[in-house]
Amino acid sequence: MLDKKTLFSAVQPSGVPTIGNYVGAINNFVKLQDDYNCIYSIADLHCLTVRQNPAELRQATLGLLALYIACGIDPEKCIMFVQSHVHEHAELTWVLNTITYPGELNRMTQFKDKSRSHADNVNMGLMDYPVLMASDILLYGTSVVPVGADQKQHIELTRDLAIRFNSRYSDTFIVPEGIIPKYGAKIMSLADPTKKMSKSDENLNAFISLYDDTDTIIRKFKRAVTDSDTKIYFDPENKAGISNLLTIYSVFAGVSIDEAVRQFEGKGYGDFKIKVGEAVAEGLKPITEKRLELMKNKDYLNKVMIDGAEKASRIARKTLSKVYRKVGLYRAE
Ligand code: ATP
Ligand code: LTN
Repeated sequence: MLDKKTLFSAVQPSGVPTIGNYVGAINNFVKLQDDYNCIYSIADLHCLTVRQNPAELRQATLGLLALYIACGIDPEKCIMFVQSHVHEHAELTWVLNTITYPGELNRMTQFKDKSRSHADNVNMGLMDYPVLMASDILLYGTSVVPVGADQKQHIELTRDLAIRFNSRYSDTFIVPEGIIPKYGAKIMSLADPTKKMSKSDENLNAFISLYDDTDTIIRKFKRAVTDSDTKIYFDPENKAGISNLLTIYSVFAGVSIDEAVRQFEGKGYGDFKIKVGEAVAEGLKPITEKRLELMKNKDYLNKVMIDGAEKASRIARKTLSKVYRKVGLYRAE
């Protein structure tokens, strides 16, 4: 336990997670849990940066914990907790804000995209989002952070802030590395394969939610936008739609991309899309069953999140008090 490095990651409980979140993040959380001391958070404070329905946010928070466990994250091996249950995240954010420049935040791609898609609510939290994320990571002495490709810039900022703090106040933070999967780091929209699949897409056919039923999944894959060629091969640049489907298939069928290409050699797009849909539906079935069962046991889920918050707090408290001491905040002892 002690000699393992620490891994931290999180997902926001904003809406229903998609197969993009699963392939780019949650599936890797499961795979990595034996190799690291893993800490998986439910980033509810991050969600507040865009307008939320409070009742839905509360429900989605519990739902995401159930999903983590249903996907195979083991509460005996990993710490799972809700971000707002550990107040040190907000506190470290304040300190890190004092070493972050506005120019570093307003050039972030995600900030620019979300400012466009939420033009009526461009708030300070939205701009500060990456600093809260850096705090999440740095509080735990994290060495590695598994994320999808869209979070690469935020990991870079986290590294910059860790290095900056260390050089200004002496060595305090471990400088973390991102782990971005070779395939599946950016699952694309089924409606427009040049765009990232996003759970907040207005077009419901653009994404497969992890709560979709079999018929919906197959219907959405049948409609997936591809090219007008007939050959099935992997070439994300020129055949974005088909390559996206091959990536999704390879994860859910548990085969390599090469093997997936081999299986569909000479087959038509129509057949291929149905097979991808079936593989996804098949893969999600046990997860859905387990998740629905867990959702009936709220006491258990509450216990897991309370235990997780206690364990996380113990680590976070130590880091924050070190930070407060280093920056010169007086402690009466
Ligand atoms: P939204 O799309 O609503 O902005 P999001 O799904 O990008 O939200 P999170 O729920 O916080 O935001 O994402 C959790 C994890 O899932 C992150 O590691 C992110 O990189 C990954 N992820 C999100 N979308 C995709 C995708 N389309 N392909 C691969 N990974 C993804
Ligand atoms: N911003 C991330 C979610 C997130 C996260 C983190 C990921 C919040 N805190 C810390 C890794 C480490 C996103 O994927 N949208």
